[in-house]
Amino acid sequence: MGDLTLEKQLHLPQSVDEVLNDYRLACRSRQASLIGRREALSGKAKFGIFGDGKEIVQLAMAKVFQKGDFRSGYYRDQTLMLALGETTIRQFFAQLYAHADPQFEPSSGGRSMNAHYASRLLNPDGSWKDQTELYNTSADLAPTASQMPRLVGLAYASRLYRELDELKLFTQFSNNGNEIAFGTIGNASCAEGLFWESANAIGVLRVPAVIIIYDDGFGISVPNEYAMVKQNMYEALSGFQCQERGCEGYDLYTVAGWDYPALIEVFHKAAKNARQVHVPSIIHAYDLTQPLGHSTSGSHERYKNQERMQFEQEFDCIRKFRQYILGLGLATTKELDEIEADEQEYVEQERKLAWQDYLTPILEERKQAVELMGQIDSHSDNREQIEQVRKRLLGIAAPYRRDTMAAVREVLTLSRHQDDPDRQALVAWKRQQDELNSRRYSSLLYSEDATSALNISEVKPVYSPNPTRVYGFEILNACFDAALNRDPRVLAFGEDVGKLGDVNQGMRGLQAKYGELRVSDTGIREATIIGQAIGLALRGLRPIAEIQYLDYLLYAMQIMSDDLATLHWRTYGGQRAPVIVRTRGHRLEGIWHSGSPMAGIIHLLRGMHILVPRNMTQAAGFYNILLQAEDPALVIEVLNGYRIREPLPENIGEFTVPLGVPEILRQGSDITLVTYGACCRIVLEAAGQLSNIGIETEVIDVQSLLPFDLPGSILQSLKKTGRILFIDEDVPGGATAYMLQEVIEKQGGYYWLDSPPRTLTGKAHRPAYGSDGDYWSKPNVDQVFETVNNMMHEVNPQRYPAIN
Ligand SMILES: Cc1ncc(C[n+]2csc(CCOP(=O)(O)OP(=O)(O)O)c2C)c(N)n1
Repeated sequence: MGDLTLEKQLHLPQSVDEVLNDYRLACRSRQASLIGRREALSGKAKFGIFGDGKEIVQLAMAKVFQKGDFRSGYYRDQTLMLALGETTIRQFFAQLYAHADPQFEPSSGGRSMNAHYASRLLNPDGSWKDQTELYNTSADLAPTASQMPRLVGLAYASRLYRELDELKLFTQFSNNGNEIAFGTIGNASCAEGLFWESANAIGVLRVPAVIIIYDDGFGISVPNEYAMVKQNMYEALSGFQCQERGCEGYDLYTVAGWDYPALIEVFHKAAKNARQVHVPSIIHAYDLTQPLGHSTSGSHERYKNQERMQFEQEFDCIRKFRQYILGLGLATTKELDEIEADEQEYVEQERKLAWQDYLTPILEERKQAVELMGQIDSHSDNREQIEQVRKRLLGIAAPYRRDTMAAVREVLTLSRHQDDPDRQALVAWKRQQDELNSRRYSSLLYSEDATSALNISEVKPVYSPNPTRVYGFEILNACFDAALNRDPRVLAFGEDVGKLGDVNQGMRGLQAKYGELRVSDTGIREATIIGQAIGLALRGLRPIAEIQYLDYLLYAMQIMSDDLATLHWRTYGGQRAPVIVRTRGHRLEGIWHSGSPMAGIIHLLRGMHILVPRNMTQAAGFYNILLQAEDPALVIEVLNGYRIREPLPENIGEFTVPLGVPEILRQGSDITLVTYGACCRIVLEAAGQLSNIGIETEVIDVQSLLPFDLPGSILQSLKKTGRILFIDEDVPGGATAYMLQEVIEKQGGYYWLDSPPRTLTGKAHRPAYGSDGDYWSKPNVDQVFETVNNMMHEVNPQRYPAIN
């Protein structure tokens, strides 16, 4: 076809061919949902969630989504992904089946449930691909609205690439900041604080984000009346509307999610404004439906009434699209039926191939295992039982890997008294599979290539014979100055970071020197400070995001835990966000300024480095190494260290402190004291006093909780002393228990213990205010002294009498 006259006459937004191709894509996507649902309900997949009812709005979006743009969306976006060629039907099913091989399931290598998309932004060697050549998708998450914080950064990067001359060289990430960041979100998820915080930040920063709200009236079973003021996002957002050209705010649109030409028009307007003049927009697509219900875990007939069900049928966007095509005479019913039938066949074929691809290696592994079991079987006392295990395994039509491994374990148990080459062969095979499966499911939590901080060599600080002694904040100031000067990709932002230079002056004067876009103030919005950093880092920049106090990290913990820390792992090494989070904490004053919830942090943030430098020189060394590496990290500076003088290294911008290497602060032979951060000074002071009464302590600063003591220095110390005490400000059973497990269990320290290992921690409650509140809430010199003395008293009461 392609009859332009006809298209003009009918005011078609596209050529007829394109309209029909869109119909084809919509049908393909719907078939994928229908067949995917069937697969999940029949047990071939564990769970299914699909983009049915949202096809047409995504086809309209695909028309303006250009290479270099980013998507930060959620599990409904399969049509967009198919239209962009960012996923194929076979990959769609590979993910549904949890095919644990990134060659087949490139989004997550089988680690994410279905419809959680991600582009592979990294080359196998860890280097970044040319993003301007890709339709980029940042990795989807299940927690609702969690895609929003990083949208801030994804869009903000365009502004930086456009407005900062020093970034013009980085053409692999941007073409003059022309890229849009598209954010998709469901209506119900707009009730999340993350949505509002992100929407506000995007408006304040004036960055090219286009947010699309898919409004199908419900969040699972909860209708808008229980979730949204005025039951209407468009109205609720009206204050965000830009009133005149050049003003702050958004272009707001509201459009029926089934209205093909209207959607195309809206997307063109929104994208033009965002791309050309960086005005963000929000498109509220209403009247959407969910023909198959929310997901495979329930049926919507239970909570949608007859009237709604009727509406959903009538307003199904594909049905409406079909009526539109027929109404304009662009195709006949027969032609559209044929398209639908073709697509059904195509999807079914591709699904079959995806299933075959998924199952073939698993069947091959089973075959190998069964053969090896058979060899043991031939001369085993438990022949019959082994035969039964084999038969049972062979009887499973579509086994999981775990079925094979469980059977192997059973056979190895049944043959445990045998020692022959056949059994050894099965043991060797199992070990090999264990390794492969560990790779499949547990690898790549951290970078394993040259971008790992663990692969960067140490540079020691160099001091002049008479080094200047400056305040701790001045050490940091010099370090950040060097970093900003060295690398134009480095940016720092947070509350009071810009004009003030942070509340403790680490960034003092740097905004004046490097400009407002390199060293910036933000609103009080911890979750989106982190999101801003994630988005920027995904687009090739090196953000240092500041959370003003450690206590307020809790506001950002969810996004750090769900998004940042898991990113590399959940994309099977396909994406990483080299974000450095800077904060300050431990001892100061009061309930909300002296927290040290370290165990919570290290347990929720596996996938990040967690560093606890005792002073600002150590902190600077960490920043210097982290800026050369690409894993995300959290650095907790010691709050009361900014006004303590330290010698200034001559190579302030170059020296590094290696990760995971404890430092012995004091040598001793009686007992090992393990601590970090602000407690180092306390423990050292107690150590001095203990020495006066004849107890020689070895004081170790672990410095780095994740990774922890890679060379095993604490064990070496324990071998010498036979006694160990772990000290920190966390609650009982907190990070001290973690350190204890690392040393006693993992390093094998239990073998060298002459006394029970002990911990000394803060109290279970938050720290009370004032000096006395602190004294009775957190470990102090007296407590360390007494605890150590008591431990030594238990060993030798005569030599070390109890002091009370
Ligand atoms: C933080 C969080 N809370 C609850 C859920 C469970 N949940 C998954 S989807 C969903 C409803 C989302 O509705 P909406 O945002 O309208 O998107 P839709 O699924 O309708 O497209 C809920 C409550 C979740 N994934 N994350």
